[in-house]
Amino acid sequence: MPANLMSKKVMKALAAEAAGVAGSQGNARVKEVAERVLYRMMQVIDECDVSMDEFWAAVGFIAKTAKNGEFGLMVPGVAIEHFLDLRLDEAERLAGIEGGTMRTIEGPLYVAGAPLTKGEARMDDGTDPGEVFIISGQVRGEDGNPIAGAVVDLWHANSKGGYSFIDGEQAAYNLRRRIETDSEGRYTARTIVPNGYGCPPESATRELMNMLGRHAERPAHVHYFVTAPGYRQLTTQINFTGDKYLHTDFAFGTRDELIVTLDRVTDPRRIAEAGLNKPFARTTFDIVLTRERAQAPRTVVQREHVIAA
Ligand code: MBD
Ligand code: FE
Repeated sequence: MPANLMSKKVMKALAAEAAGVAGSQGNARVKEVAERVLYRMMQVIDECDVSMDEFWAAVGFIAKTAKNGEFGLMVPGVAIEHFLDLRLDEAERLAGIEGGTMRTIEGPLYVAGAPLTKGEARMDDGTDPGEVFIISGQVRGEDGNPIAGAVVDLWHANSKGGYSFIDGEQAAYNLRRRIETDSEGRYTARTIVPNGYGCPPESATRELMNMLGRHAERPAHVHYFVTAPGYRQLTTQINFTGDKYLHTDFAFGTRDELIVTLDRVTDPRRIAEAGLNKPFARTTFDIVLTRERAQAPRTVVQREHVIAA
């Protein structure tokens, strides 16, 4: 069939009717969004001359994504989770909120309820052959003053790129910890250097990336949620210089401000000072939180999270 067969008027009217726009019943917010989504779907079908076969293939693909529980993975893969961050950045800028650490996506692999300790934590259970990694930093406010009692909630993959709970191979909460900052606002995590994550071979998300001619890999990263009373919650990640996928993250999570360098410690004296017996990696990541204020866009996201038993 030719493209652009339909008049805008016909499509608009049909979308409005399907979304119940004329009536007073139902949920006004759902109607408002549904009308636009339906109109745009019709436009895409008409502009691209989407065949009925193609349309039902797409429905099947979405159904498979849902059946696999993969929407949390697909959403960052098509840049929409990053887009939500860009919108929030812009809203904060307009509200005059500036100077905090850059945010980036949460992703689908957070597990709530990780063990909480004060000042420092060991995140790995000692079974991962990965390189020992020490991350430390200070949490401060916009005024530069340290924030004692902030909670730094960290999670990351193992040296195979797998996350505990999700991969079913690791002890509960391995590589997931909450650290309360000390009196100087400092936190220290001893862990192992993570590997990047790749979408599962049979996943719909990888299938989509293949169809788009993109890869389905993330660079190595460590996720952060940082909270403190009176401050705006921060969701972020760090990445490492030199990573093969640093600037082509399939999930669009890399931001220049969040790239840190892994410092390789090989000097025997420094190794001994750290209480270790072999070379290790370390990095520093300081965090600035902005003050919570009235009428600011929310940074706390209501989202379903699993809790490991
Ligand atoms: C991850 O580890 C992740 O952080 C994201 C955003 C998507 C897939 C895997
Ligand atoms: Fe991740």
